[in-house]
Amino acid sequence: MPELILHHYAMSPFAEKARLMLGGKKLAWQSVIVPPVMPKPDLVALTGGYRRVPVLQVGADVYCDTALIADVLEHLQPEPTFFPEPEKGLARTLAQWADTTLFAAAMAYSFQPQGVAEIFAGAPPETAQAFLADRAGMYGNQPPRMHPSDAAGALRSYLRRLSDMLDDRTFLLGSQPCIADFSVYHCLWFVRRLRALHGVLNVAPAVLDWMDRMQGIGHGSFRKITAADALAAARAAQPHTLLSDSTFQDDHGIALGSPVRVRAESFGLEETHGRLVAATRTHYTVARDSEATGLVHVHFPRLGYALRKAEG
Ligand SMILES: N[C@@H](CCC(=O)N[C@@H](CS)C(=O)NCC(=O)O)C(=O)O
Repeated sequence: MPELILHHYAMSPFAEKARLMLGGKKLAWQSVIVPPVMPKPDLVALTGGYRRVPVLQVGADVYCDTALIADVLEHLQPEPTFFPEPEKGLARTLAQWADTTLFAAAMAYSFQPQGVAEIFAGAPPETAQAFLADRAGMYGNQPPRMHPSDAAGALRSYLRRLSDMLDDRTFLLGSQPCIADFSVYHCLWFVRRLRALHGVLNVAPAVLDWMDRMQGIGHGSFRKITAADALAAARAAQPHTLLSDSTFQDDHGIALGSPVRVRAESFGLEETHGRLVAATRTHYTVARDSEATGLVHVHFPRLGYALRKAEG
């Protein structure tokens, strides 16, 4: 098993999804804590621009986004599967809904004033201000966050639907957790940690019981390392992808080897520049070279990311 390095921070819901996926696969990993706001020099040295969390590093390969991290973990440790047949397409689609729509409602609900007071309790007021200013700048031209009252209503509707799915199942799509469970869980995990706001979950006791089961999966075993250790691990390795999908799918008229830039379609729009080494059905891979990391390959899922030509 190669050494897995997760770049993350404690309160990030998507990081909780990744930690729990590592636990679901009973994997051992190394933990690098990243600042929750910019600047993030060590993370950006590895990704070449992408700032979001979590990122999974395996030597000189850098996997961005939990959708891609799930594929890497599945490849490394196929059992128990995140993608059980015959529900694989349904599981991925439900996961994508949770990572976007449910996540947006959960965050809009949580970041109302009572939530903010609790999230930053004990920290100096500048910390909350810096966090909120950082996040306000992350959306580009995207529509602003939902109003908390709209988010509360949406969340209750979603909880009732999820509760209905759990009427006759232990997990959302069957007797074992699949990728959809991990994606739904991390959004609700964030809400549940807020004493002033978690009462909204009481509308769905079956969801709370399911959350207890999900929490029981744990985070696997991990040890802390420094960002400098992670950069050294990148320099000591050569890129070697763990993604099995390699057929070139050219939807952009961009040849392999071209200078490109890749960025998330919404939220966190910092670009990663490099040379295109793969554009498959499911992911893009960009090669970058720097003194801090040596040659690294940075991988993004195709869904949710924009690929463009860059100046040579
Ligand atoms: N689709 C991405 C979303 C990642 C994401 O939005 N992460 C949040 C933290 S939960 C983030 O990076 N926020 C800004 C930051 O930490 O700089 C994934 O699945 O990994």
